[in-house]
Amino acid sequence: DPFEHDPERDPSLITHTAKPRNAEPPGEALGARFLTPNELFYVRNHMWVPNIRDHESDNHRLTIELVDGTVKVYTLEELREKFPKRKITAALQCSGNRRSHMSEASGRKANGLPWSAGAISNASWEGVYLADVLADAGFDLTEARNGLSEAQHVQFMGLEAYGASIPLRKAVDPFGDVLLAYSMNGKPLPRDHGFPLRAIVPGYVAARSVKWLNHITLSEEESASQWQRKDYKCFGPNQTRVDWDDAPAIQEMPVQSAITGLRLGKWIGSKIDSHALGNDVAGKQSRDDSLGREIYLSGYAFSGGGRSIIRVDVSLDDGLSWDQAILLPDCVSNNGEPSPCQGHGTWAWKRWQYAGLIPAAIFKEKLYNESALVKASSNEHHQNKAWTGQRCTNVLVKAVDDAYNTQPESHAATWNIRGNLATAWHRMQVCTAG
Ligand code: MTE
Ligand code: MO
Repeated sequence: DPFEHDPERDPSLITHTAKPRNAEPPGEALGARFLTPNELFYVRNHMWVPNIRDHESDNHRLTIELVDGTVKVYTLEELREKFPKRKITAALQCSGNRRSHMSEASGRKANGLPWSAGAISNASWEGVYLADVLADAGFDLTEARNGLSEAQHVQFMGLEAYGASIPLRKAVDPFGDVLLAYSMNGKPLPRDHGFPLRAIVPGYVAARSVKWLNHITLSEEESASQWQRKDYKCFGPNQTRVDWDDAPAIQEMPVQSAITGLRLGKWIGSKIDSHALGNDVAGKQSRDDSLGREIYLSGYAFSGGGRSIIRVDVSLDDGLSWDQAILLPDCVSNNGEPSPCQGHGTWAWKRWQYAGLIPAAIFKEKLYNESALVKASSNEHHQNKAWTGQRCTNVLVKAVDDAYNTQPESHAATWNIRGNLATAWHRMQVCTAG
């Protein structure tokens, strides 16, 4: 059993497969903190966890191979001592995040692990710059930054033979912050997350942040691995038999957002104090002067390529009207404390909150038999179920990044056979009795 030495895992993670381990934190825990605790960080392993323990990390070697075949080998101690220590705050997101929403909402099952909204987590990473190490290994950074290198890709290989590559442009970008990381949230990398060394390619699909990193090759070609060539790509909704060579590998991530917390509050009258709610929804959205129901939403938003989130829009009536969520100031220093977000791009996620009122008239008379007051669902199509006196509405979230990219309205429009990049508006059904 190659998995017999896999580490112990936190029981609160939702496990999709045990061998190899694939697990995500539950929504509330995911959104609760800006930096995801190491033991709750989602885990995506294609194979077993290489069996390297603390005392054995002295034996770990990182080999760097240039296009002309020149090889240089580093111990972890050499990496730590020879190069400046760098720290960045970055989210990792699997390209399969929210795949289950895509399958459910479109009514077409996409292939792959049925991740909910938790195949994303955020941490601070410490290590050394890949570019610093490449330069030391004899690679000409100036030439590369002028676009004159023979090499076009940086290929990473992990100890269990997982491999992937990134374009050279990202690796040598002085603002690109690609790390060879040995620490996560101030602690040594946990075994599940790549101990003793992993690549962190911020703003890129997490599949490129190779764990248990032991080999880097500069090449004119992309990595030949199946994960580079035959996996993390997207095709049209109609394309069910695909030619993998037809589409580029996913690298920078598109804009994404999700609801991780949803709570209903009291029923209240129309003459509520909107300031007490923190939003002007009562005035803006009330179509019915009787009663409304308080709702509290929270979640994350994230975009790739270092693009920041500039706005998060929320709708309580299935997209008829919208309002803006509050973006939490996790990265802004207060009281003169240094900012907890480090790096040249916006690599971290943005958490958001919203407090509003769902006017009674907005709950539509729909036929549901769910007994739960709140049904956490991403369904775009109401299923016909028996009437039990409940009324339902859909609440929605979508985000906008600093290039004014936003998310597609429906999963059906971006459905793809592999279920990658499921970024449609996150829609949750809320039902209330009476
Ligand atoms: N690196 C190795 N060596 N083996 C793997 O299976 N999985 C990749 C990437 N790096 C993987 C890997 C994928 S698809 C993702 S989403 C991230 O690691 C997950 O990182 P995490 O488990 O630390 O969250
Ligand atoms: Mo992934």
